[in-house]
This record gives sequence, C-alpha cells and structure tokens, in this order.
Amino acid sequence: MILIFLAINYCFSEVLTLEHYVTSSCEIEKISVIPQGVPTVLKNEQSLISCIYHCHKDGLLSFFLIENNSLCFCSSEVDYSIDKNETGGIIHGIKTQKVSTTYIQEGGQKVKRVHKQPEPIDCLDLYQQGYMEDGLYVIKPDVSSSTTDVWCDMTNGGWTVIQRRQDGSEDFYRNWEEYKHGFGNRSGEYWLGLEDIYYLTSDSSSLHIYLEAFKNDNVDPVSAFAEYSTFRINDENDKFRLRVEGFNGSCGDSMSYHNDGKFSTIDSDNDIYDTNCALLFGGAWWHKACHLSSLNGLYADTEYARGINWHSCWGHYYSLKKTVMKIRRNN
Ligand SMILES: [Ca+2]
Repeated sequence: MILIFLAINYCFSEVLTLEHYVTSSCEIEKISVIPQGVPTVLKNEQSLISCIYHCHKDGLLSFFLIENNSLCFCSSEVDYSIDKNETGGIIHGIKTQKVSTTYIQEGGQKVKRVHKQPEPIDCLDLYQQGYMEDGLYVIKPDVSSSTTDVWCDMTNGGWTVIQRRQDGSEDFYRNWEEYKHGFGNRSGEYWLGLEDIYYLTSDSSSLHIYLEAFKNDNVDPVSAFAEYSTFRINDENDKFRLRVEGFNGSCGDSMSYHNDGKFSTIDSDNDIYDTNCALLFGGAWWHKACHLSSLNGLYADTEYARGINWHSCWGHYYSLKKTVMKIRRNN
C-alpha cells in the first residue's frame, strides 16, 4: 500500500486536501487544491488505498485505474467530478457523510476507492479499516438487514452506540414497532433498534454503559459506568430476550437483574409483573417485576421508577441527564 504514494509524483505537484466521505456502498474522497505555504501533513491513510486514483490536472479531475502496488498512469477520460458547490453532504446526488480530511504534501493524484466494498457490519469493522474519528457512519449489521446510520465511538476503539440520552429532545415513550426499528437523531438522542441490536450481537459482544447526572443536582457520583463482557439479545420471536453477564463498573450492577428478561413496550407486555411495567413506569426495557434500571425512561421524571434510573447508584427517584449504551464485538 505504501508503494502507491511513492509512485505518484509525476502528474504535477501541488498541495491538496483530501476529504473522506462514506455512503452506503462506498467511500468517496474529495480532492481540492489548498494554497501553497499552508502547513500540511500526510496522515491516516490506512487501508483505504485501492482500486482507483484521482488526478487533479488543469482544473479537471481525471481517473487513473491501478492495481495495488502497480504504477499509476494518467487517463484523459473524465468520468467523475466534484460539484464545486458541494458543502459536505451530496456528491452526484448521493448522500454522504464526511469522516475525515487528509492533507497531501505532494502529488496531484490520490487513491480513491469507488468500487463497491463489502459493507461494514459495525463500528469495529470500520475502525479496523482505519476510520479513527468519532462520528456518523453507515453500517449494515447483517446480510438481511438494511443499511443504517450509527454513531461510532472510535476514540475507545470502535464501539457502536445503540442508545443515547442527553437533553430530552427525543421522545422515548414509543411502541413496539418503533423500538424494533429504532428512532431518533443519530447525532443526538436515539435508539438504534432491537432488530439491529440483535444482528450486531450475534457474535460475542460487550456492552458499555455511561451514566451521568445533572451537575446542579449535587448528587454523588456525577457519573458512572457499567460494563458487561457478554451482551446479546435474542430475535423477535423471543421478544428480544436479554443475555447479559460479566459485570464490571464503578457504581453497582443494575442490569444483571434483567438477564433473561424479554423486552416490553407500552403496547407489548412481556414482563413477569401483573401489569405492564413499560406502561406503568413509562420506559421500554427488559422488564421483569419491574426494573433496577430503565434507561429508556421518561426524561427528567423523578417520580418513583419513571425516570432514567440506575438503581444501584441513584435509586428509583433520580432521573439521569445522560446515558450512552454502546457495544463492541469481542473478537
Ligand atoms: Ca406483565
């Protein structure tokens, strides 16, 4: 892969920026000239190098087709261009997400991948491909699933965020179909969806939960974490039954109680209590009779067991400000 960069000095030499975008089917790199004299650094190329080179020449973008470790050669054929008004979102009508920018010291050409690649199945997959920046990515958890946007925590090594609360902007009082398919803004508050969580945890996975209180409430502690070395859920036929074990954390284990519990929503009572816990306490969860944790509870609701609760640390009368649930395959 390194050889590619040693072999690309001969179209012209200008300083370029290279921006990485992802779509549901490929990665796209946008190239533009930046003024001479601007400090630049070559970084983070990783495994994106393959298939096709771009060459920026005389104001036009041209393609070079190469194979790995072969020399690139110029082509006058222009079959790809960048919309100069593109502001980070649409290239040729394709919705994209900007994931990083690379500065190239030399060479007016750069590797591009435009061939369709196998879809990344999760954030760990992307991380192992060399994506190092936190942010939105497109994944396809299973051959039979659709692609979906997801927030990836790359800082800590490729964790896929499946749930996030932080400001009460999203309504979590929702029904079975909504919890099955997911909802919310992937840059803000969201629930990924039970079906995708089922696919994502078909291999042995860990769960990490981050919990944060409102600072002004003067509760102790202000934040905590809980981690489980094994986390998976069964499919819908078994009501997305929870398997969770191997606790490690800073403020008690409020999740293991829910091991073997089925998921319940306001319109689907699968708990072992007389009535519907999700309806009674306003939070869809793997309820039993009923809960020691309820991270999909009602935002800022401090009535008994109705808020965003983590009982072992803050009890049933305190509703957390922020929660993040994220998962990662164990191998
Ligand atoms: Ca019940």
